[in-house]
Amino acid sequence: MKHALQDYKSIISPVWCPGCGDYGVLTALERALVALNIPPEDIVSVSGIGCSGRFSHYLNTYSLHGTHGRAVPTALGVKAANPDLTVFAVGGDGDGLGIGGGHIVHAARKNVDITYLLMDNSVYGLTKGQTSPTTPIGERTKTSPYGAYEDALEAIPIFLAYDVTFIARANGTNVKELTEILVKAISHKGMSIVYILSPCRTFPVMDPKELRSILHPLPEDYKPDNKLKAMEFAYSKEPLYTGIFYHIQKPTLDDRLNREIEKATGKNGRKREMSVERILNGFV
Ligand SMILES: Cc1ncc(C[n+]2csc(CCOP(=O)(O)OP(=O)(O)O)c2C)c(N)n1
Ligand code: SF4
Repeated sequence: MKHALQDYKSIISPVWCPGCGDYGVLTALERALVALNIPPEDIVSVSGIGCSGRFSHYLNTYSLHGTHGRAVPTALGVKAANPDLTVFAVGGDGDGLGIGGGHIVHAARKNVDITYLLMDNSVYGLTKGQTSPTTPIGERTKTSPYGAYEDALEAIPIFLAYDVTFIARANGTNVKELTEILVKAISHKGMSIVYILSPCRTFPVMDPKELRSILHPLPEDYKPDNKLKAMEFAYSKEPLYTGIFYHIQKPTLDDRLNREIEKATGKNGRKREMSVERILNGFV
C-alpha cells in the first residue's frame, strides 16, 4: 500500500508559535516518510520535553512523550525490544545537549539504529527564553541579561568524537534539503543524528535571515567517510556548512545483541520471539 502525506498527520494540530522553525521540521519528516513509504504503525517517535518535545503528538505514529532529556535512552529501549520498528528520538538543544547530553555517547557506542532529530534554536523555548548549551557567548537572554558568559557547545565535533555513524546538519526552514537528508538518515543502519537549526520566533537568538546568509551546502566533492576532514568542516562558522558530515558503517545494537544471544544459546538471535505472555510465563 502506498502511503500519502495525510497518513502521517496527527489529529492534534501543532500549537507552536506562528513562524516557529519546528513546523518545517515536521513537514520535512512527513515528506521523508512518504518517500520511504514506512507504515505509520511501524513507527515510534519518542520525544523529550520542550516546544520541540511536543513533536511526537503531531505525527500519526506510536509516540511516547517522555521525560526531559531522556528521549535517546527511551528510543534505544524501544528499538532494542523491537528491532523491526522505525524509531525516532526528537528534542531540543536544552533537552538533548543540556540535561540529556550524557546519553548520546552511550547510544553512539551501541550504534543503535535510531534517527535522532535534534532541533536547535539556541534557547529554552518552552520555559520562555533561558540560555541553553548552544546560546552564543555574549547573547542576551532572560537568564543572561548581560550576555551569555559560557562558551557555546560545538555539537557536530562532539558527535564526531563519539563516532555517531551518520551525522548531518540542516536548516529546518529549507524543507527540501532537510527531507533529502532525513530520507538518508532513516535509511542508514545505525545511529543517525540530524542536527537541525530551527529558529525560535518568540525568544529569538538566531535570526533566520542572518542564518541563511552564512549557510552553505558542503562541497559537491565532499566525502563523508573522513572524520578529520569532517571535524575541519564542522568547526567552520562562515560558511556554516549543511549536509552529511559523516557516514560510516558499523555493527548495530541489534547485530551486537544477536551475536550475544547466539553465543549464549547457540540459536539465531534474530529469531527471538518476545511477547508479554511469554515473559509473564517465565515467572509461573
Ligand atoms: C527535570 C526537568 N528539569 C527542567 C524542566 C523544565 N524544562 C522544560 S522544557 C525545558 C527546556 C527546553 O528547551 P529545549 O530542549 O531547547 O526545547 P525548546 O523548548 O527550545 O524546543 C526545561 C528546562 C523539566 N521539565 N524537567
Ligand atoms: S517559543 Fe519558540 S520554540 Fe517554542 S513554539 Fe514558540 S517559536 Fe517555537
